[in-house]
Amino acid sequence: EMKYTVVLVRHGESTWNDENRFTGWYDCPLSEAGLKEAHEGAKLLKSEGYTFDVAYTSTLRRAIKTLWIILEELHLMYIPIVNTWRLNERHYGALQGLNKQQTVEKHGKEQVQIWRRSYDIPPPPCEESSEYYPGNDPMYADVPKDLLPYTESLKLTEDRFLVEWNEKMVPLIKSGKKVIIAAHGNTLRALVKHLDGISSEEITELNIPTGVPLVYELDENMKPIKQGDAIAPLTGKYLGDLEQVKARIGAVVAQTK
Ligand code: DG2
Repeated sequence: EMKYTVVLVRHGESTWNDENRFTGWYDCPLSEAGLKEAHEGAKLLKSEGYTFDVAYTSTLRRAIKTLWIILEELHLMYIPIVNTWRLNERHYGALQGLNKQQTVEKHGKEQVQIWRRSYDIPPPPCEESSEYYPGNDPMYADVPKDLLPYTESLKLTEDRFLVEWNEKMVPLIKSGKKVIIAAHGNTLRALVKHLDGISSEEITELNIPTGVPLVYELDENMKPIKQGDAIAPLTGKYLGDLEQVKARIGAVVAQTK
């Protein structure tokens, strides 16, 4: 029976995670703590003997840098890296740049929770003239304008991520290539929702910790095989200390009190 291993990792803490600002497509670097988290995640992968043939990441430096740290630790700096906007964080629309807690104080916890975690309600869009509109960023000059978002729900994020997953990544995995994916909180929520068939209600409760490798075993139909030490509703398993994983998940939740 064929079995494929795919490793997912959310970037380490970014400077805007640290400042508690909605980030989305804003291209901030890792914080000092985030660099440390990336190195810790890399060491876990190394100590458990993981290796990869191809790496997938977004166009955003916090994910790319996390990946570079991992590939360097594993002596895999030579493998191909695919950078695609389809793995970018969910676009946070007009919320990008705002402080998450101040946004709670202004709009209420319930409204902010809807913007952060509802499945199909997008935050308010950014303006066409905004520095946060990707159409004004030369990084996305090659992307057709009608694909570039002004804001995105998790559902819209999932839809554009799954184009890359189904058309490019699945065939690669099925060809026997070992793939690592360095991405973002909401793109990874979208991917695990798809893999594990998590409902749109249940996904609202799911948070992904920074810098911790999440290992999926997939069968020949890309259906996940439940890992013994998985935390429901995920069937993949986090590497390393479970208490630390839970603490990092708690820190994501606590960004809006
Ligand atoms: C965070 C996720 O994205 O924020 O855009 O602010 O994973 O790139 O740090 P990431 C952002 P929440 O949806 O958890 O508020």
